Amino acid sequence: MRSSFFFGTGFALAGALTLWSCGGGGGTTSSAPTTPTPAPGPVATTVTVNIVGSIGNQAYRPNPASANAGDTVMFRNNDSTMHHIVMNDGTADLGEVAPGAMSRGVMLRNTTAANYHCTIHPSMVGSINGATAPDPAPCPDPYGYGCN
Ligand SMILES: [Cu+2]
Repeated sequence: MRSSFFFGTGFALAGALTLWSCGGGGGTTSSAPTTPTPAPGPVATTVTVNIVGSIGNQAYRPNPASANAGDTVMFRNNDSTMHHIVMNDGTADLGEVAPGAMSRGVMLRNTTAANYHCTIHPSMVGSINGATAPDPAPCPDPYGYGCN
């Protein structure tokens, strides 16, 4: 009985010391088994489309642009005139974009091709996630003003 009593006490004391040293040593968890982290999903980013002119489907770069669901697409006006970008499906009006300015952003809900155009220059057409740049709209001005 006496020896088992001491054995039990020693065991308990060792266990207490182990706990104490773990807590006193900073409690690092670096030795814990690492669980594989799932592959990170795509991080939402801002995709910038540059407005480089007023010439139909050549007015934007890149065109088509590619973006992921959740990304925000913005337009930077690198041209010398005002443009006004709207989504063709009416989901977003990005407002007028002055030369040198950045438009408001439109956040994509999915990666379905979304086309847009400029209300000031209707031939200025572009696409986000389209297979190809859309054909420019017919020029509404008989003299081609604003189209090329
Ligand atoms: Cu325009």
